[in-house]
Amino acid sequence: MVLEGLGRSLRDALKRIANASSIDEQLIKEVSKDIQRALLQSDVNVKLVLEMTREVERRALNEKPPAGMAAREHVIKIIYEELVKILGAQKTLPLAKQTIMMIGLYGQGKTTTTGKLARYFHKKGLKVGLIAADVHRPAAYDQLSQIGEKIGVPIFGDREEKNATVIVRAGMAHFSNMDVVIIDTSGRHALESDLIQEIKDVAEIAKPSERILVLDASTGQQAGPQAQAFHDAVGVTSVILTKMDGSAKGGGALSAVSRTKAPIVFIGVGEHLEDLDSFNPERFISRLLGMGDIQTLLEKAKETMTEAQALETTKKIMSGHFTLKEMYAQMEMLTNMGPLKKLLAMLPGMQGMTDKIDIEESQKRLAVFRVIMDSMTDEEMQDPKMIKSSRVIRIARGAGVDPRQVRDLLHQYNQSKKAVKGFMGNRKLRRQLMKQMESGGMGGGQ
Ligand SMILES: Nc1nc2c(ncn2[C@@H]2O[C@H](COP(=O)(O)OP(=O)(O)OP(=O)(O)O)[C@@H](O)[C@H]2O)c(=O)[nH]1
Ligand SMILES: [Mg+2]
Repeated sequence: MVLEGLGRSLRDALKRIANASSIDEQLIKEVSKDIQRALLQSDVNVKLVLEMTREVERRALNEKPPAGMAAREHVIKIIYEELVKILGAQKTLPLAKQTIMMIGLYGQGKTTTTGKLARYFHKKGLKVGLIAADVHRPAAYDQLSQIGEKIGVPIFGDREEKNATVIVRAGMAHFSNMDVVIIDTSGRHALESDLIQEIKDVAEIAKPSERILVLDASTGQQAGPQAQAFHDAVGVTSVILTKMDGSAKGGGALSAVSRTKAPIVFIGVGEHLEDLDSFNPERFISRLLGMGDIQTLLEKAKETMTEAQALETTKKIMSGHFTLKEMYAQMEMLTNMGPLKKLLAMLPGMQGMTDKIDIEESQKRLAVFRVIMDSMTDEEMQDPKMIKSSRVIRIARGAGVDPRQVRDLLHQYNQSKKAVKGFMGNRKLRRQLMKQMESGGMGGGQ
């Protein structure tokens, strides 16, 4: 998994806090050093690391924990927030008329990502046109044509033309009635002044509202200065990190993001055109830190469901709506809701399970499931059938678990789903459960 090493070292640092008998200045300084080491080893820019850890120390030593929050939780929260800050705010590209220019170094994934974005907008029902403005690599035009053909999106280009601005000017006119026009440009080193002039000229003509920097997650320390140079040339508005399915350190990319202040909008997670995930900084950092585990560690069930939520979930399941989300909620109820056991014992797939349940084991399992589900797309959560072996591997990597554990989750889901089906066919059982819910027989006891 990308950033796996970083995640592990950060989690170790947080565990020190969780396990400490008390939180004092010395501990905070030590943990701050641990975080520094972890970030530096992952190629995050030195200045950025020092700024971040200085801020963690300052806040941890000066801020009072809010009411009801333990000091150790507060420090963990600060570390989490400062890491999220490095990644910037959450941003999504609007589903509206716009022109997008893709820029970046050689081979980072610009052309592939152009195709992924085109597919994304096309699937959302927008009219998309692609402009092939890479005039420097001979096969560039053909590569984009093939992509356009695959997803059914028209492309504009001219294999013979050697001037990118000529193509872009004609392309913009050609696609004037399209909703989204995406311009694929050639790879360039940010220090090649003629190539930098070329993207400035292209930007001048196309006036793209989005200038997206495409950045391979494995780019190391040089990512920062490169991003800066592109930013100086055309103003980077968003970043897409590619090859997040690989085994990159990823820290260089974090530096780049911080340097341009442009948020990451998507991450590329494979070579295929559907391998594009939207990016949420908070979720990303939570996953990196294994927040699920940490919460268990702190013995704090923040997400304990209320009875109302439990009822809601139960009703949903009974109406036949059973995706991974419902299964997770169901398991969570079992783990956290003592008084509801009786009702839950009647739920499909749960018969006879409630007595045997080992809360600690189950919470551990839930934490793993949560991390795995965080690595899934919304589509996969809704329709787990689509999770075939390549997706299993991607999800396992994303979650930093063994593919076996992903299959275990899917197996559990299939079992539960089957049970739900059987249950739906059993009117007597259903009526019984309904009656119990209505009579408010949820208070436990006999
Ligand atoms: N595994 C993986 N491979 C990717 C991803 N994005 C792109 N690639 C691969 O990276 C290689 C380069 O991708 P391109 O899209 O051609 O990169 P480019 O930036 O357009 O390259 P130039 O035009 O030569 O500068 C190809 O082999 C892609 O399949 C990704 O998210 N994951
Ligand atoms: Mg290309």
